[in-house]
Amino acid sequence: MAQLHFPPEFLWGSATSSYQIEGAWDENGKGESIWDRFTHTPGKIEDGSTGDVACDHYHRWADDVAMMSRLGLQAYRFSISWPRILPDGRGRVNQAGLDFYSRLVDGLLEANIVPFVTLYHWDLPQALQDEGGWPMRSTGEAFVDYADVVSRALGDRVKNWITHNEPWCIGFLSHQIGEHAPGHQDWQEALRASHHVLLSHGWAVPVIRANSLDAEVGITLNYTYATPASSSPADMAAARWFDGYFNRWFTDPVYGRHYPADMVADFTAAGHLPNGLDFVQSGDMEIIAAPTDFLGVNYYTRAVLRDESPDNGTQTVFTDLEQTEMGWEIYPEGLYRLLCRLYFDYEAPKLYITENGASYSDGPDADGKVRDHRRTEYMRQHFIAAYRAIQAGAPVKGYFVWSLMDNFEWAKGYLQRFGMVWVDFETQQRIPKESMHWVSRVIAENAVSWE
Ligand code: IFM
Repeated sequence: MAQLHFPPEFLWGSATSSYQIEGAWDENGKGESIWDRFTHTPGKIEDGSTGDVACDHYHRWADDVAMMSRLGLQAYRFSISWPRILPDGRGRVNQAGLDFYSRLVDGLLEANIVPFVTLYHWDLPQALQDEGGWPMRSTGEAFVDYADVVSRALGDRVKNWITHNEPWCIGFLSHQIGEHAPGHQDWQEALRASHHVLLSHGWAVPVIRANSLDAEVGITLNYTYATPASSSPADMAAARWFDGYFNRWFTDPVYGRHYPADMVADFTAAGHLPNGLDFVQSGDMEIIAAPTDFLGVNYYTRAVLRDESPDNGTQTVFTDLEQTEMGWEIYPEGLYRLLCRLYFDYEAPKLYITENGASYSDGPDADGKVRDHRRTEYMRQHFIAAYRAIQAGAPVKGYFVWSLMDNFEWAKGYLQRFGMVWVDFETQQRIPKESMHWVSRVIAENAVSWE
């Protein structure tokens, strides 16, 4: 069977985030986050669940690190809970919170696992939300103080930093669509929030560099490959719109291209920018374009677009491609094309796939094994897509599978399982799935089989 070999230094890892796995939502001085508030509000989460306990990783982190080590993972991407460090969002530091992450980092390094730290994966301190949250510029300023505190404490040992995870979700999914905390539906809030997230990224880059010598700093953006349902001009325009809204609105400013002019025109025409870009102050776009060392890429699926809606001109249609249990089409070709685009068009100096994975609910059979062959096949196809992008010249340096273990999937609660490790949420037992054993072999061989 033909083996496709990855470059010798290629880094294989898995990813998680604080709210999705930690639990201990109000322990040891942690403040309330917007996700604590959101999940404690009836009707927001499909199965009525919360992340109060989740995978109880806050108490079980040492076992989880030992498990990662046994499974051969070389890198681990996790996020820091802002309100665990700064319970009021700014000012008073909760030393117990810093100590928790410091022990985790030490544990990873002892196990020879490279830590990749994401500073913000959505659990904003509720105290800052009470002041208006991301639509306020002051939240961006508070983020920089938080980044300073964390990078001072961990910067001697952590050398890979991601400022934000998925600004599209922070801006639009949370403030325009309203599916994520704080659950608002307001275009203007969404556009302001997006800007302040990007601005705070640009502000934080030099601060992190100053506190963590020789560190590499980047941001993680999420991408959906946009394609028209037909070659009609209307469908092509719908795909352009979706690509602008989802992908270019964030990638363009990070790479010094300002906000895309076609989207500014579309948002203005739709009445989403009644005061223009009044939230963009002089110098902001240069700050957002601060040079970074890498771009984190989260990729799961594609969108096929048809022009049917007078609102935003787009509608996603489904084709006959197989879907994961999230209802997301499996389209590995999109990962290949995206990685090539980010290198050849945007000239990103280095790319890490910081998330890619699939939701399938396969659980333990009578013999205790979890035969999640569909996940293995999903991963195999996407590993091959990354390999092809590397062959084409894209500087892809590592791959973090989402996720290490089943966890709290935001508005879906525990109904969707993305883990390579099964979690029994009653007993907290962990069982590595067949896909995890397969990934361990890929890591050991640094190669994936073609078929
Ligand atoms: O679980 C999420 C993660 O927190 C962010 N990216 C997408 C994943 C799957 O929905």
